[in-house]
Amino acid sequence: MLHFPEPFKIKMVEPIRKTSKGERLSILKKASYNLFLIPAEDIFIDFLSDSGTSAMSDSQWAGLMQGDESYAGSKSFYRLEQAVRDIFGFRHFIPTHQGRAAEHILFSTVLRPGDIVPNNTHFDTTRANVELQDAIALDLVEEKAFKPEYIHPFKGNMDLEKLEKTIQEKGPEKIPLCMITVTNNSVGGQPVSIKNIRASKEVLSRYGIPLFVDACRYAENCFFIKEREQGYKDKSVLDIAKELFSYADGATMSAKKDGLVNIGGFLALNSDEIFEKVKQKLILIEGFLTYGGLAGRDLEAMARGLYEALDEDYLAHRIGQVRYLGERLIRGGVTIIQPPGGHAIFIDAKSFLPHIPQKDLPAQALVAELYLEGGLRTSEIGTVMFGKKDATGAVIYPELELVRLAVPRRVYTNNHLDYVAQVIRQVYERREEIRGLRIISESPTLRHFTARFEPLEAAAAAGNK
Ligand code: P71
Repeated sequence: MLHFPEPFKIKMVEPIRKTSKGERLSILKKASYNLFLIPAEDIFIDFLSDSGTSAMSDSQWAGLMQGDESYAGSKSFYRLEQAVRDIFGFRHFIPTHQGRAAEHILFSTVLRPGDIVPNNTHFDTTRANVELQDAIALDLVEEKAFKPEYIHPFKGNMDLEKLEKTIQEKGPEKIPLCMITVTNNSVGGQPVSIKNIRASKEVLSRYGIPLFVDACRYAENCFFIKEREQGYKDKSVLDIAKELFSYADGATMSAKKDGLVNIGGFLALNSDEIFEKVKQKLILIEGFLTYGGLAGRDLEAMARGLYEALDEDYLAHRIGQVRYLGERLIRGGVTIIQPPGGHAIFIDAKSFLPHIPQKDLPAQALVAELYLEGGLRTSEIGTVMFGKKDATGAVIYPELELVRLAVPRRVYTNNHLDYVAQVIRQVYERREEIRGLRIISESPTLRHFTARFEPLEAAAAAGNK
């Protein structure tokens, strides 16, 4: 099927070092089985995140040298403004240092305690920023997203019935905005169709509720639309993106994904009234209007990266590479979320480790085991990230227990991916030996970054042999 070689040559290399299994076991213990706490130089292949981990192009590196560091009115700001206007089309925009700053500025401006924000699925920082305002983050993705092996071209879609029902039950006055996340990261990097976005907008318009797009992987989403949605195969990804954003009133963007930069983001919107307020907040929190939380050179790299991420040869390679990894895992008998997403492969840890109950954190146990086996760094998207406690202290478990292999853009070759698939298949062969973990310390919010774990049965614990 679609297999596209790297449409670039490698001009600079960064050595990576493979540790021994013995070294990895002591590193893992020292990090209390939380891979966020492992120094990057002790990682062989880093699939922790596709965010801010891309390789920049020669043009972007040249742009760093040309970045205008003027405090106000930097040339680089105007170039970025031009790119944002061209692609996204919104009337106003403010640069921020990354996506969550845009979220925070937006939500702290428009949300009041008790308000509700529907989304197909909130990502963790988005949810946390809604909840910081004492508002309620509701996930209304279509049910099929929860069946890992069910194949559907647009498994990230918003459930339109649930959306309308929520508005009618809670009242539109309680919903200052609705969000749609493209691609839908938390359910497997699955795309949302243009039809679904248009239909969501129609529902919301009837009740006067604005639609914001959480746009960080919009180029990958638009490539899937071109591949899969009827009527789009002859349109350019840029034109598809323009249509997609034409249905929205604004967007939050982490350019660390489809902006192909290591840092950067923005908030773009049409409302003059909200813009006046967010401008004041930007100056207070991030910096002046023409740099946000960034250096001029970062603005320049972002302006160039936004266009590079829309290059269709690049996107065919990018989406093809993630698919390549997925196919190798499926061939090895591993259950992954199907079809493969845009930025990552998600292993279904419940079916990989059926003998570990959800309370014993199967996805986190698998994350630890993959590090031990081959120096891979992956992330847990399951109970550690999304588990909640009810009023009585009982844990509410998320539907899915996943291990995410997020593939950085333009960083690894397919040889690296072959190695990764081999490591995972080896662990799969001896999966019965793997034991669960238990949390020994955690923070009240976003606990996955800092929680500490220990193996349930120390003697039989992973890697002790
Ligand atoms: C990802 C990240 C970055 C991350 C976050 C938490 C733990 C580890 C890594 C960030 C997103 C995202 C979506 C859909 C907003 C943000 C925030 N994702 N929306 O997937 O996926 O952007 O990081 O620039 O603040 O690894 P930000």
